[in-house]
Amino acid sequence: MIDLFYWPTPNGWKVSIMLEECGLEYRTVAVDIGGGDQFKPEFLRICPNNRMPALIDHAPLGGGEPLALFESGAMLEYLADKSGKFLAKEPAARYRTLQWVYWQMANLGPMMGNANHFKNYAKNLTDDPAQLVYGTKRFCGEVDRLCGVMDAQLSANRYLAGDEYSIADIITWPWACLLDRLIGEGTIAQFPHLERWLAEVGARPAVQKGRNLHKEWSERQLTEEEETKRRALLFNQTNDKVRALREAAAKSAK
Ligand SMILES: N[C@@H](CCC(=O)N[C@@H](CS)C(=O)NCC(=O)O)C(=O)O
Repeated sequence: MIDLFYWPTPNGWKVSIMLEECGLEYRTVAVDIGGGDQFKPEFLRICPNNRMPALIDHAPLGGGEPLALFESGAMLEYLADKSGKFLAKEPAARYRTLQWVYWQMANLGPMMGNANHFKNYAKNLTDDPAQLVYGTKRFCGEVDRLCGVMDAQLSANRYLAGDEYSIADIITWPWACLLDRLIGEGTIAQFPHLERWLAEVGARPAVQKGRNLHKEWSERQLTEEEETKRRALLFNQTNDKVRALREAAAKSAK
């Protein structure tokens, strides 16, 4: 049995989709990141980076003690090896897939996160419009570039890593399905091959199931007080602030 530490966000969906695709048995443990669960001592023992998703496999590949993992890229690679699905064993095909997995982890995810921050959130955090303009231009420009990279790759290949559906698609789709919302409604049509791939991957039953896992958790309308608390937790996480949040969570757990 696998415990999935999860909240319904793009990084969480990567792993719920993978588990559904592989047909592995799992149970979901809520990590309410707006409520501060990521700072609780029991979660930090699994993920010292105070970010979900994470997992514990109680019957791990290779045997032995339960295996705890964080970072969605490592988790997908592990689940692919465990299930024997969506990642070739043959070296050339394996590394062709992994380069796109690392591309997503280092490029699309962080750039979309920062673009979203400057475009949608930062206006509540700064009164200086110059900061917003610079940050939005920098990160939305980079997201636009990355759309072009995917479109070019998908013009010559059915899937990101070639002819086969793989963990490269599973890790990229949860972010890419939100591109329209970020770069502007309808603008995805400028990237027809990306649009074709988004629809094809999005139609897979396991993708829909993983994408919708506990979506009701994030649909609940927060009170103004809860929203203020959520922003205070999630933004400007310096070391001092994280240490204080960690200590407060440990105290309240006693
Ligand atoms: N590189 C990490 C990113 C994980 C991540 O950023 N998770 C966000 C939610 S999408 C989170 O847990 N945020 C909590 C926080 O900022 O304290 C991964 O891919 O697993």
